[in-house]
Amino acid sequence: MSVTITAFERSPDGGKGLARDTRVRWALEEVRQPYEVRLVSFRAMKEPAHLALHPFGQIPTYEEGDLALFETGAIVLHIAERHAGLLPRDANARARAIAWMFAAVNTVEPPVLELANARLVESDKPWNQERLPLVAERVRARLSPLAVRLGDSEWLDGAFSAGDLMMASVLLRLRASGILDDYPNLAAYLARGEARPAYKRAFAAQLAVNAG
Ligand SMILES: N[C@@H](CCC(=O)N[C@@H](CS)C(=O)NCC(=O)O)C(=O)O
Repeated sequence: MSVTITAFERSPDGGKGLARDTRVRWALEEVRQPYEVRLVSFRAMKEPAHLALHPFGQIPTYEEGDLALFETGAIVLHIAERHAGLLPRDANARARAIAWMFAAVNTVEPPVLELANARLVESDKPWNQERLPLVAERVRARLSPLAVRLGDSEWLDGAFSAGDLMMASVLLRLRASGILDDYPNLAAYLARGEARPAYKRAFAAQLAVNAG
């Protein structure tokens, strides 16, 4: 059954992998599933047709037959459950990989987003210089234990999984801040993710939209 996702018509980052359709594209590329992309403008995202797919008027969405999904965690989990390659067969290992997906979006992503907002959206506020170190500290409070847990391992729990895909996607948003330089094993982990052929295809496809 054919898959259609939505993505920004014009991504604020110019298609450099920061918009969240990247992680959905990446998952589809990992499991070798073809997909179509419907590009939406910021205005169209808030109109009834898109709101019927995504109650918060955001991207990405995922349509497959009569299934419509929003939330990248749910979309990537759906893809990983339907196709081999992103979740281990062993039931316990599978449950742990799913736990890492939740850890990525629920524990690590919130302070990462806060930092991105503090750096980009709130930079002109008079209180920004005071707030930035506090927000950066909250990011470090997540990165330090993550770095300890990863240690010298290639991936978070055995073979590459949807948990790694989601975690690397979240860490990507930190690169511009320079904070990852203090966590060499996490920087190397992210680089391993980006070196995967499936990630490269996803990145190139997103960039092509914005270059066009
Ligand atoms: N938790 C959601 C977040 C989705 C999200 O924030 N999407 C951004 C693009 S990366 C968006 O559509 N921003 C525009 C807006 O919120 O109006 C997910 O993981 O799918």
